[in-house]
Amino acid sequence: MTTHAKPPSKNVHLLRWVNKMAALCKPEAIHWVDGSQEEYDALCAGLVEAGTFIKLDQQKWPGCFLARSDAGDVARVEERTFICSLSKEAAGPTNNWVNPYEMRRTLRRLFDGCMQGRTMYVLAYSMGPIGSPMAQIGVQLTDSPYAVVNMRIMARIGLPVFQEIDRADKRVVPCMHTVGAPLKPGQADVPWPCNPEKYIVHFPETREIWSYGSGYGGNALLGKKCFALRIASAMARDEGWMAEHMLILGVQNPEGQKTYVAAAFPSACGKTNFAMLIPPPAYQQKGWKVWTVGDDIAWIKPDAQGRLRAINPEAGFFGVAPGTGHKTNPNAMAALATNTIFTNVALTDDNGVWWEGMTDEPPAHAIDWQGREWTPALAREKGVKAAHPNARFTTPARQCPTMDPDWEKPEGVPISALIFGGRRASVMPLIYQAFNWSAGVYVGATMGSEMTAAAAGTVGQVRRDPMAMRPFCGYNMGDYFRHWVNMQRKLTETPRIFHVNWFRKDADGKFLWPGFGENMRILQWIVNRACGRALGRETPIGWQPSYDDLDWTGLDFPREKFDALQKVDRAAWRREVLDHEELFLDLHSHLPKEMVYERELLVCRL
Ligand code: TSX
Ligand code: MN
Repeated sequence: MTTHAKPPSKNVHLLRWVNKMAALCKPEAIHWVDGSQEEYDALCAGLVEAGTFIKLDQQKWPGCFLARSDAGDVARVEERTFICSLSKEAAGPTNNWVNPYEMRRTLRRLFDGCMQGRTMYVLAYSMGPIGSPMAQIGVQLTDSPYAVVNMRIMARIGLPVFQEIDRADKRVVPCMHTVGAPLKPGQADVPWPCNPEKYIVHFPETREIWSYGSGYGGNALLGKKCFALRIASAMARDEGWMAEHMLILGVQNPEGQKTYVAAAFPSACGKTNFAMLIPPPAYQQKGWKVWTVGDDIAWIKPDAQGRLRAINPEAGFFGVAPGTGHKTNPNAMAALATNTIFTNVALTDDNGVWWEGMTDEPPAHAIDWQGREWTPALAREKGVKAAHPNARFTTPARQCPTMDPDWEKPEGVPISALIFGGRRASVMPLIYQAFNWSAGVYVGATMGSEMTAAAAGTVGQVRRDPMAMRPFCGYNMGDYFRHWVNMQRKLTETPRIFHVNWFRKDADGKFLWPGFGENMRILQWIVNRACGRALGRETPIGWQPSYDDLDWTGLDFPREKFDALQKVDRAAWRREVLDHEELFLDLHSHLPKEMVYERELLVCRL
């Protein structure tokens, strides 16, 4: 690794910072990450050697590895995530806040000697295509080779990014990361080093990230949630753009015209499935196509013409494996067939991987995510899961068959519609369109989802998750709503705003809507509405398509069922609005008046 000892950058600020941080963390060696395939292969080989990775059968799973994490390091840690703005007000009631001076003292203590016996990797990365006017650069110092190889899939990294730092003299976001498990001389390492004490810390004013104690996903791949959402949301507010927890897709109609939409969903709503939607056969025959631009994060900015353009700042998918299968998402399955890092899925007897929902038939035997024997009988009798419910695949976006040819365009794609969604068994109709921008911001601000068994909390209870940004907004949620309201003034043409709910149930608790590919029928109405080419009926909550406004070819779906799906129950909606009020109460001191007006208007219409 001596070839990686020399800095590939001449930027004095960067060199000085790396030296200072090395003096603090006291690593055994420094490795400047060049991002090459050879380096990646060597790091993966090292991870196999250390027992972190298991190399899968290379015939069946070319370039794929399995990692099993520590059982206490399997997900983001919201209670340990901090927004350390100068004032508590600036972080707002939805974030944990600690005085930044106090937090810096804590971090200095925690990071002192934290990398002893380990290598410190200097990982330069670009969120967004390198050189794109919308891209941003970060440098992550980490003692986790697992983080490095995952980041190589999720972002653009290495030499070209160091060159961009030197060329553009751009401000970079410094990101400190340690698993918090220094190695004493002669001490044996463990496959997944981490620390029971965890800190995921953001300093929004100085644009810094400090992550301590975890090697997992959102806690360790700092370009993703920490930078591309929490820090970027604060940058976006200051600079007049938007960093959103949204997928981006393009809908191509039979005339060849492509319309792009961005959509925000809380967890467990099938966001990645929607981003990779396959239209029903009747639509494919007519020439409809759905193109994927991104599945998780959108950076959206007004262009010189006053239209919103969006880029996907990521280069890969860090998707939830359970529930991803050949039936629910063949595109994801094609993407993850090669060059993929699996984390916390089950290992099959033929050195492959399996997880709940991948196939209808489970394997007769497997090793579960904790390395224990697993059989379908254990699952039936004791409810033991083969894969952890938050098990992941890290896979290059370019391997997805539906990737849009323009997905890496430096200027982004034009956005014509924004979609908010949630998992709601009642009240919320399948689809409606907000009357205007400000009403649409209200729809996003009040969106919620019923909790599933996968998330903490009472199953079935509605959790409000504004714009799906509750865990990811790097500042006061009320100020964030105001920023949304204000964005309209920068635009000549505002995108139309919609709300969808694929999860409404009938009186027997059965899903009313078949979902998945059939959602194309709703997407068609959305893009036609956005282009002024579809009819809608006015209701108290917005415009809704009637049965005859949708194309039903190839689906036998009764009119009565659709009417049940679309029903706006005024009494239920009045109760819903009371719940909105409760959310707003927490934010009242920073809530823009437009949100209060919109609620009043809604109450009057109801
Ligand atoms: O991802 C989903 N989508 C979006 C797809 C583009 N899921 C899976 C969510 C779990 C993360 C869905 N589940 C969707 C959906 O539209 N809808 C449902 C609910 C549902 C589940 C099973 C059926 C129907 C609806 N089965 C049958 O109708 C046979
Ligand atoms: Mn997400």
